[in-house]
Amino acid sequence: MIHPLIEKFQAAGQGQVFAFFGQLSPDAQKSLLAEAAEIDLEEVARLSRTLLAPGASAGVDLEGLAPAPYERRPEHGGDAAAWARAKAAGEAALRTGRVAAFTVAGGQGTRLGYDGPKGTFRVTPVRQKPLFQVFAEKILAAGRRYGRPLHWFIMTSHANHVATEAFFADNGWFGLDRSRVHFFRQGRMPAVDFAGKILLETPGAIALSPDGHGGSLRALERSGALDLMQREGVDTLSYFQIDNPLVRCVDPAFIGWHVLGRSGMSSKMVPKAYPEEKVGVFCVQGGKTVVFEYSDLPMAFQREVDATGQLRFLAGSIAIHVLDREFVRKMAAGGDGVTMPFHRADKKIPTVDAAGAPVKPAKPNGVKFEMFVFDALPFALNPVVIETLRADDFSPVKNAEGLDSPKTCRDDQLRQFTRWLNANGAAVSADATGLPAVAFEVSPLFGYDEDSFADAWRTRSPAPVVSEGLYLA
Ligand code: UD2
Repeated sequence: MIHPLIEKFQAAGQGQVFAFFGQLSPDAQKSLLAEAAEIDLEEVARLSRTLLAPGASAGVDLEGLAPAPYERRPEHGGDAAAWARAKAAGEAALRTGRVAAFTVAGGQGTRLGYDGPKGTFRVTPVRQKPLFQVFAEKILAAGRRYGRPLHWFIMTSHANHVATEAFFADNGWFGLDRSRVHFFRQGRMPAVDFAGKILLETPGAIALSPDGHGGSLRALERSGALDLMQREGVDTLSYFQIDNPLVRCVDPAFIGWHVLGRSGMSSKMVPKAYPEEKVGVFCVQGGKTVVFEYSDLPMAFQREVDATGQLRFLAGSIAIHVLDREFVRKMAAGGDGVTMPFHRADKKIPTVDAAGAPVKPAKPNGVKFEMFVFDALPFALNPVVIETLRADDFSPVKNAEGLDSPKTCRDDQLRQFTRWLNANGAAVSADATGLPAVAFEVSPLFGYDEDSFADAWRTRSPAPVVSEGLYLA
């Protein structure tokens, strides 16, 4: 008798997934069926119709596109009293345990060329702490500061889940209460050929890949994380990416803007450093806040300047958001006009030929589908975009060399430590870019942002001498 799942695939025109089924061992058959069971055939059919049809990928809708407004920092003309109110509200939210941290760590990290979960990559200047440790210590320190240990949700992928959990276990969860660190896998999507047929990677395995960081919303629901948050009285998620050790994992002012604004989803922006910078751009369209990924926004828009010579589409998205728990639930449930769109990426996808022999394509032979978390913004009530300073929040490690590399990130950490010290009366000498001559490091457990650093420094007597290799902990 033919397996009902195989019949379903055949009926959907996807019978090729089981072309070699009869030749597989019982275990391999089981594993292929389990992979097939992950696939939502209706979703694949819809994506083929909408994203693969001739002309479907031609052009994005730029109708009525305008720059999104944002809350300026006080030093850039923003309302200092409103920022102070926001900070107080965020601190209150942290003190009452309403906030959890959320890291998306399911990416494949291909550009960095590092083998292993990206969070295990070592980034700090002296102790060479891995990314996960930097975040863990910031989260631990914030929990201590506000008297409420934080929950931390970490989204992994199928490829790195086991290794990620093992890394935390091997390192004693970096001092965190392990019952507050929650790992869950993101979903996967099948790759298809240009005719919409699901591709096999081997005769016994479907070409599956992570469904994008936008998949985090439904993964939070599916994994039970939202229910857990509800039981624990957490209604606010502070979202950041695995590649950015400078990020304030929980930033009281940002949380406060979100909470006071009764927002479903809030975001941080930095003014773009140059027109071609590879970050999304906050815009408004049809009354909604939207992010246009750099690759979707024509260069003419990205280069446009206003009367003062400033970039018109200035607000760069650095992938730091705050999300309301019930908004995530609504997005995950979908329906009623609420859907996270998928983006199409044409790729070279290793597959098999009709005889089951491996094929390594030289040019793109198919399509992967991914969701982007910022596509939830147009569905959010009262979205708030606030300005942040790059130096306080953003220096990602993306490439092995050059821009956004381990070197630039290390230097930005050093600049940040130097600024904190010098703002508190130390006299660390630095070059014109703020880079000190010696490499030293401030543990997040000493100070993880301006305020926590200043408080710790005040009680430190005598003040340490900054020299090569100093580790302030
Ligand atoms: C992202 C943004 C870009 C800018 C930049 C800032 C997109 C499409 N672009 O660019 O606008 O904000 O970040 O650094 O988001 N991830 C998963 N699962 C996946 C895919 C990614 O968890 O399936 C995670 C990944 O581990 C990382 C983050 O999402 O933490 C960003 O992924 P990326 O490196 O693909 O994003 P990037 O640099 O293209």
